Amino acid sequence: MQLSRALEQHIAVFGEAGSGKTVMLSSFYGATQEPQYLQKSLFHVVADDLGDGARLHRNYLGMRDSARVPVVTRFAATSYSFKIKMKDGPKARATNTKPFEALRLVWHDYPGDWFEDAVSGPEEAQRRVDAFRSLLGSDVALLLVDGQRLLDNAGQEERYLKSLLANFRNGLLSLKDDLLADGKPLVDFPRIWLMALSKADLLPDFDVFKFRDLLIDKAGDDLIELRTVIAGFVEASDALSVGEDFVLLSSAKFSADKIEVTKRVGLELVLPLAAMLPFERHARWAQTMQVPRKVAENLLDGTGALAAVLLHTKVKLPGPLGRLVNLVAPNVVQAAVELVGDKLKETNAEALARHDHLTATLTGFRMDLDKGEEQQILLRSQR
Ligand SMILES: Nc1nc2c(ncn2[C@@H]2O[C@H](COP(=O)(O)OP(=O)(O)O)[C@@H](O)[C@H]2O)c(=O)[nH]1
Ligand SMILES: [Mg+2]
Repeated sequence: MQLSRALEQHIAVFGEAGSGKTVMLSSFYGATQEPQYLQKSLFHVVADDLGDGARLHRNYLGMRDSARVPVVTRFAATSYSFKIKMKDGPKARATNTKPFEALRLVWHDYPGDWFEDAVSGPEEAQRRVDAFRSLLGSDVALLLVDGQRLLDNAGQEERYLKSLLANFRNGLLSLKDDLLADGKPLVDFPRIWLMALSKADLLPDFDVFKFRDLLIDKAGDDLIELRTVIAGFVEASDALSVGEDFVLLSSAKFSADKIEVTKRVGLELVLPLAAMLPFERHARWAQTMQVPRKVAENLLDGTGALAAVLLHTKVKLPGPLGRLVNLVAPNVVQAAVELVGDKLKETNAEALARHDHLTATLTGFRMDLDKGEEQQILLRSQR
């Protein structure tokens, strides 16, 4: 997490070619540009790059109006940056006392082709390493499991799942020497790797438990293997969840002649997952685990600022770019982590009443995660 006036959260999306990454990104962004969304939401989602925004929006409109899927891009690792800018409330001055006033989501689209195909030369090998390095600041990674491929392999899902997980594993291993200087594990590395079922609309009888059970039943050993490989990249590898969180995603309902972009599953969880899942998990790890100081600092980077906003606690700002790690006492973070259930709803309602859109949004994100679990499209690790 990085702080300036916008709190930056990165998410890395890994998936093989055709698993639904571009459609997901287009559906995510396109929906935020719809008038209904703009009216009911407390914030605007603005692409930092105008060209990216236009392209994604066009992809979305092509699906919505002409049942046209986005063109395939191969071998292109791309990062998209979105500003989550709060709408001004009637009394906007409340934000002056907040450690940040907006969020930024950076979405790293990691091309699965790289996992499937051998490198064609040193230049490309270097490009892969550079692309991978750019997503190391992500707290959360999504590993896409393609619902279409599960259907294609119905009854023998292990065929697909084992090769998918082996590809992820081998793709990571092939980058390891280049990523780790002198073989030293990294402090800054995604520590939450969720398994995400894409195209969940194709498997209407799946809830998140069924998805989890299928993975564990058919590819449990490969998940453990993947965890072992990822653990080899990070310092203090106890503070790591790989394949312990699960989510169902569908970017639209696809049929022969139409694509219904309003019928989506799980996409409204992307922002809450990027912003609030690391907050909860990192604070818990930092508290319950013995980790080296630099790892604890890394885990807690930004949590103090988030805690202050969740609790609507006033903080004194340092310089414009000052880091807020140490400005908020650990008990404030603790209190914010414990802000759940009815208390969370109350805090959210109070923030709405005073038009404090930032606190309302972040508390709302946590409520969204709870709702995702109630609807059985999200399952969070208890560790
Ligand atoms: N049923 C269904 N099909 C999808 C969904 N998302 C993508 N697809 C299909 O999968 C194809 C590949 O998706 P794309 O996003 O281009 O894959 P990428 O290579 O991972 O970027 C699309 O052209 C759609 O036909 C989804 O949510 N549901
Ligand atoms: Mg793509």
